Amino acid sequence: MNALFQERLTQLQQNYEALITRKNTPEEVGNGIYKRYQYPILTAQHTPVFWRYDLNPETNPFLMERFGINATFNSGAIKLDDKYLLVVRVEGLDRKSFFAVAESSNGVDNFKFWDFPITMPETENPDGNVYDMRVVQHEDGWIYGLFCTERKDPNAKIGDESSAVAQCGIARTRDLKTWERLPDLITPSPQQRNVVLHPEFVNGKYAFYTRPQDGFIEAGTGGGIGFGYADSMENAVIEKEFIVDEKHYHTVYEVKNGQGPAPIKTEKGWLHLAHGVRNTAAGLRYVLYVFLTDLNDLTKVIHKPAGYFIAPEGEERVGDVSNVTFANGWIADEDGKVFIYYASSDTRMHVATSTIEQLLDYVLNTPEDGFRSATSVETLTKLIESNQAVLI
Ligand code: M1P
Repeated sequence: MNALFQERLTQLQQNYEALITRKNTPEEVGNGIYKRYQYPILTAQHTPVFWRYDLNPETNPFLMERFGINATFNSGAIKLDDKYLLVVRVEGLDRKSFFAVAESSNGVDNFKFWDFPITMPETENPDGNVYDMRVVQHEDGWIYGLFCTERKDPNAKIGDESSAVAQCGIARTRDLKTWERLPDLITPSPQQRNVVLHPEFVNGKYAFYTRPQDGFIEAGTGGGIGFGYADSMENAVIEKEFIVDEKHYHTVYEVKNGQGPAPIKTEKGWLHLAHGVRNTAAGLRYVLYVFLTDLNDLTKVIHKPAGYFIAPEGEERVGDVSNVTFANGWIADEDGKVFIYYASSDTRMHVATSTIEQLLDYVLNTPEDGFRSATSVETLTKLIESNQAVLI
């Protein structure tokens, strides 16, 4: 082994160890709804050195990167055997995404990737790219992973190497290690992304949150977050989609929206985390928002605070796709603590922590959107007046 190789290896290993053992501390004051943390919980540099480098001095004397990782983001989340597990969207320098599990014992730091990425079986129609898995422990006993499978558009014009078709891929597992691939979800919509399985049966059927879309990017006439039923997961077909949470003019979800992780059941309703997209002169802006649906009628939104819950801040604003926050995983502990896993700018993963009690207070008591400047002023005026009464 040459000296250069040895020196570089020592340095790489030290840097990696320091990163994955770094303590993460919550912000001190925050907004009272949740706490952000000092550091991202996963970056490309958190992937093992033995993924990125050929560690044989004979075949790699300069100790060059041989399999570069570009980003680690949009992660599904689940707690198993007391471990906080993220099913991470890992993207290589070649732009392909794949899934890999990262594990932590406290949910906020020391996330470490399992040695191997997930080998996801394919259907007879191979995936071009897979990403954004929602992991759901269903009451039927299986853990399901629903994700976007993207393939080149067979109807693309000659020379068009960008057009793609997005659909919902489905796989199931017991341990996140061995996966059984099931046929893709069939829906009435030309394309689908951000499809999420509801954790409970509804009238004996599997229930799905969908995001009907006309094209690969544009939701178009697909009106918002949809909902539909399927008789089985082995051949999941949704005949009819109902729109549960609509896009709306001049809101943070005017262009499109999508369900985040599966909703959390609370005594007041099903708590949802979603992303909303608006247009700006600088391009699309993705933020997270929260709403509550009825315990007995999952298609009925009963509370929805105005505006966003989490938007990109500081370094979160910049990345491969800047001005984006996206979440497809959260974990509710038995004691009511909630770990919200969100990605920033399609580049890295973060955590924010809250509690069911705080999130319900937020969703029930934050004013709703009146959809006009004048209604916002009315809401603010009421708050100022009641605060004056308190302060006098
Ligand atoms: O680049 C931002 C996000 O864009 C897509 O989300 P949506 O389908 O709502 O537009 C996805 O590709 C997502 O992975 C990505 O983070």
